[in-house]
Amino acid sequence: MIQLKTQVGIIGAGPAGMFLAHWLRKFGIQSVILERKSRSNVEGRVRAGLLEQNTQDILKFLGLADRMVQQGHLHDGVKLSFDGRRIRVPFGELTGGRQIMIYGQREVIKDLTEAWLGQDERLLFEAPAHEIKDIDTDHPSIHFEHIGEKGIIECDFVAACDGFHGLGRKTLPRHAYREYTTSYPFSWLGILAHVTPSTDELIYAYHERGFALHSLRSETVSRLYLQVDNEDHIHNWPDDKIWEELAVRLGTEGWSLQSGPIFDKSITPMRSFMIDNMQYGRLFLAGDAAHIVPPTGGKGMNLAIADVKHLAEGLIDFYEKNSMTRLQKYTQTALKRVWRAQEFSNFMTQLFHKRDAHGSFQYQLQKAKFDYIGTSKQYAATIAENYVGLPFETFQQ
Ligand code: RFL
Ligand code: PHB
Repeated sequence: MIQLKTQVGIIGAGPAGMFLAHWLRKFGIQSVILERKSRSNVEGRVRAGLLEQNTQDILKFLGLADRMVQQGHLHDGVKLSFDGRRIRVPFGELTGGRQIMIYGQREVIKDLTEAWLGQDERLLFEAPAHEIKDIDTDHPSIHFEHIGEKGIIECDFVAACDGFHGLGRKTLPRHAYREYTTSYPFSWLGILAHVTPSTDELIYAYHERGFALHSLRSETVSRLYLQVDNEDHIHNWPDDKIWEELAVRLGTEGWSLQSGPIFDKSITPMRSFMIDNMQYGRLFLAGDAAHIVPPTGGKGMNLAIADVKHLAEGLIDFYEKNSMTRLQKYTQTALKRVWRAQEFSNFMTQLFHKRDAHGSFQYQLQKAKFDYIGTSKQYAATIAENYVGLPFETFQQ
């Protein structure tokens, strides 16, 4: 039997769990992290790539931004395309200098894991949590298994940073929250390819054959996505067909898409999901454990890290001032940003995906929105400020 004692027991070594652990450590608060998967699995997952201004600032505040600063790519704008017409939304001039950084989630995770283990802190891989007990007392515990051995973490608080399929949400009493969910009639086929990106900024495109996105990872690696049907299968998409379809959907006059060897491809369904209570007693949820947004706004990981800021500040107040006030307001504070991000992600999804017939009433509304972005600085500024991420002060009142 493994017996551990700590102040905050954290379930999950994704962005939410790793950021929380580092933030608490900076303020002298101990934690132990349990992660169900192996280190190579967690570090190998292909996911997000877009870091909002707030996320970059937090990485710097935690002293973990060296590699991001060296290897990430700052972007001062985004390109939007509709029926082959491309416009640019500049961030800096519309948001007072805020920008996004392109730096892969797996690089962020590698940096945080390396720094945590390098400081001899405790993180158990291949250690699934099975049960969270006594959350309505001041001595909750997490029961887990690690390579065939049973274990227990006794702690003051449990942070469930365990993603959409995690244990945290299942442990909240069912009467304690309401659930909201929307599914979409399409999925994203995502690829990673060894090819120099054909663009210096992301391109989001509506086309009569569906949505496409050109993102990037480095000078030599491109990340691209295509809207496909939910019933579609990766076997229906040989590499040549993917490149042809991307070239058509992203195409505009005088521009061509470079193709190259694809080394990763997968299909991900899209959904919006959330619950309206992220805490109960001594149990707190952060990140995908409490909410999922469709990836069109690039918000998922950034939201997880914003939750962590509020949770960390609440826990710091508890240990430094013996005050539960901020912790009690955790859900209320976090949900303001989550709902804003839900709306923006839904907006971007509806604007660029093909849902109704090309030329239909819905299509005309999409087109009218797109045209308005091109003509109204105020409308473009609304998109820019949401895309780069609203400052924390926006949600303070
Ligand atoms: P994670 O990353 O899912 O981590 C949860 C961790 O908890 C572990 N776990 C357990 N461990 C122990 N015991 C248990 N019982 C456990 N149950 C679960 C899991 O193994 C896992 O390691 O959640 P977290 O930390 O909340 O982070 C959320 C982000 O990963 C997610 O929101 C983003 O990847 C979403 N996302 C994007 N976010 C952005 O901010 N910008 C983007 O550009 C962006 N693009 C994307 C995305 C997600 C995508 N997919 C694949 C869904 C693009 C795509 C295609
Ligand atoms: C990515 O680079 O993977 C990415 C970027 C922007 C999005 C979604 C995904 O909106």
